[in-house]
Amino acid sequence: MNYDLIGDIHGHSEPLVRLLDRLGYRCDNGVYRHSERQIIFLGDFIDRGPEQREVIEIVRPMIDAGAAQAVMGNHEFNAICYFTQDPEDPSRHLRVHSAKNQAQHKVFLEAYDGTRDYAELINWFRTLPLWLDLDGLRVIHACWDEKLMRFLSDRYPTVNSFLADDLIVKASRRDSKEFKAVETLLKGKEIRMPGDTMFRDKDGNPRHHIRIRWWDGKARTYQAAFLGPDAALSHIPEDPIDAEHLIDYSEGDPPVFFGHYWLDGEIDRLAPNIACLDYSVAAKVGGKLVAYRWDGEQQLSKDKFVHVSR
Ligand SMILES: [Mn+2]
Repeated sequence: MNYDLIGDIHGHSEPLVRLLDRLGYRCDNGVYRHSERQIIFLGDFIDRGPEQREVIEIVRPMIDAGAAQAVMGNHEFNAICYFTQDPEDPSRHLRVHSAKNQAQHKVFLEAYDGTRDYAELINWFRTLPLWLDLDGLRVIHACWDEKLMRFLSDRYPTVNSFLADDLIVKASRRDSKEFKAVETLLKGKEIRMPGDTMFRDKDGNPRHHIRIRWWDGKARTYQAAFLGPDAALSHIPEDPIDAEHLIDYSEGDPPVFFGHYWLDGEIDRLAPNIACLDYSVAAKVGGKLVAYRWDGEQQLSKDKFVHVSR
């Protein structure tokens, strides 16, 4: 099977429809389809953008009808935990309803909270796999780490078909191995910068940790290892990295696609077999929704990225 992979959508259905059209998918009885290809969505359907329901109403029928597959993003995982009561304290939820968490989830809640289909949608989110390991192709929202995947699938056999209650609870407790595993797979590897070094993220929050190029053995400094918007780069020090941060991912391994990192530069692969398809469609007008047309190749190529601008 040949696949078209699509990065983080974050509530922007209008560019999504244009991208599907550009890729040759046609809407038939409410389902966008291609006669020879299938979409793989990289997660983060929700939050931020104005068209929360519209996005779900496009992607969900495609996935349910077999015209697409998807992995879970950290925003879907957060939505599950925000919705789910803490079994040890039913007055609370697994993701606390703090001002910060509410603000991040606001447009989604405005579209779904108090409606008949809220609970049902959360249950559907729980059916999204954390990763896809297909023939010659790997897909995850942020970071491909086989050790953590093995840990989760040994202990939670349904991890890629239905997120079990006990996994959701454990993954919400900061001191658990499950938390570390889900956090890394869905949010990437991070390392702390030296001393008090910090920068401000896209929401203005101070950050002492940076998201890193987890596969990149050549990156020896914090700046070289940084993965994120170019605009933040000048705030990252050039000091040598003083921590273990790499995952053994060789150039001979199958290609892996992920989203999550809010890139803003020229669209290209990050290594011959590594590509991020999140180019910040939700950040601003002009942000890009990006796809990659994959036809079985192990080495990815720049001319197979397709994008639309918001
Ligand atoms: Mn994300």
